[in-house]
Amino acid sequence: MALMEVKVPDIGDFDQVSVIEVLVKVGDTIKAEQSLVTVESDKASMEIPSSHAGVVRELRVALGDAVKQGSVVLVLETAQGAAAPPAAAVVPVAPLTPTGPAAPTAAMAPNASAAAIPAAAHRAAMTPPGAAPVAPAPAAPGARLPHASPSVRRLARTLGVPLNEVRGQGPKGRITPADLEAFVKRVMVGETTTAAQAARAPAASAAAGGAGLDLLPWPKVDFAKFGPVERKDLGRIKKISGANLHRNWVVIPHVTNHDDADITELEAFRLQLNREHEKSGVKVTMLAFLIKACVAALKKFPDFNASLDGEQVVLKQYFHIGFAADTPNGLVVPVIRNADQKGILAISQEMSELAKKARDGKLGPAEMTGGCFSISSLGGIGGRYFTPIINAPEVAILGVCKSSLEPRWDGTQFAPRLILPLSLSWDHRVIDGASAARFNAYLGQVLADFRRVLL
Ligand code: CAO
Repeated sequence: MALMEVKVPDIGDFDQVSVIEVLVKVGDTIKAEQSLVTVESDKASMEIPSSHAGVVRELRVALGDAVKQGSVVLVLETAQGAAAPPAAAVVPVAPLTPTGPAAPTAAMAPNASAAAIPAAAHRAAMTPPGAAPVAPAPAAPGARLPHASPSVRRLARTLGVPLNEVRGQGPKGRITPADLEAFVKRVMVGETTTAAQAARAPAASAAAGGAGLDLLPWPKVDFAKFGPVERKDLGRIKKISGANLHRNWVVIPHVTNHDDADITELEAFRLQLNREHEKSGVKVTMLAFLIKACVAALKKFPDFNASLDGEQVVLKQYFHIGFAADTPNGLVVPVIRNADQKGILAISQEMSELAKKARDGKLGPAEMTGGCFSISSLGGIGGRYFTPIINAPEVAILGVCKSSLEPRWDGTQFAPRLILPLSLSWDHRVIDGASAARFNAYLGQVLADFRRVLL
């Protein structure tokens, strides 16, 4: 254990800057590169990260203090010996477009003049060592640039709040976390004040992550002018699931990987099981095997058994699998809890009970919540591939279509094999394409040889 001072690193052209946010407190365990304080000059705000990991033992700065390069921010107890700390780099900050948060792009090399960034009055502009400078996103002429610290900008991005619509109540009109909270509350109760806000219906979901999209209004057409029509109200389930699907489609960057699984042997086994259990009344379905196979894949690829919570990924250590059920009133997703602890027969039985309850409109909310991953099977109906919409806050969903006999080359000849089409949609904020391809490939291996679920 050793005590060390963490100091303000080279902050470029600024002689002195004010501390506008203290992001840690005495006793906090922090990681290297974690932001400690936000400082602001009359041109930019930026975060000062820690050069080391450790426990905060003493804070040497307070809100409003003026600091400069070399000022001690805090005293840290580190596990390592207190060798002279390398200067921590000031963290880069994402700019905002005039209409809302944008991807983090603007950054300039250390010591670059803040004035060199067009209209960057309130943006920090520095990269950590080694990061490539990227051109800043241009601001629209005359656009009001929101004045907010990097952590507030991050929070705004997480909440989907368009910063340029928030009135800052902090010093010099700076937007504070309390201003964001007040904005979200106003949107939640529908207290929109401007015509732009009123027109932006998706902003009603701003608190849940849906930012205003500035889309054209929905086309208003008098259909009866073109021929006879009948109008009917959307059902309750359609209204609820429609709003959820819309949010998920708009907010989550979806990608879908399509693949095939050879289920020839698995289907033969399923038919055999059904013959053996004919009298029990339990029908083993392909979906039950898929649930079990997905549990095996989720265990191997834990990023798929996760949810995004702000800037953290929550990895679940339980395996609750939802399955989409088509009912006369619309789509519902009952959940099989702890599918890892249940056998194929138990899952089949539970699925048939839940599907019946769904069709009868008797599913309780507890039977539709807590899912980790969902499966949407159109196998009983048909089709080849489709793009299932992720059931937020899950990060992936598997779609399956109807299996069919296809000729497959076995090394010496083409042989008829039963092929199941798979479509895996995944959230690109959490998962990348290589993992998705591996997930599908592994799922295919498990379905081709079900003994692999035991591994
Ligand atoms: N390939 C070929 N046949 C399949 C199959 C597949 N992938 N999956 C099921 N089948 C067969 C079954 O074996 C069964 O045949 P038999 O009656 O001859 O035994 C038949 O199709 C009907 O199966 P099922 O649909 O009743 O059973 P299931 O376990 O596959 O599905 C349930 C249950 C509740 C998921 C299903 O009834 C359902 O609602 N599916 C629709 C889901 C949906 O709408 N998804 C889209 C969401 S996006 O809008």
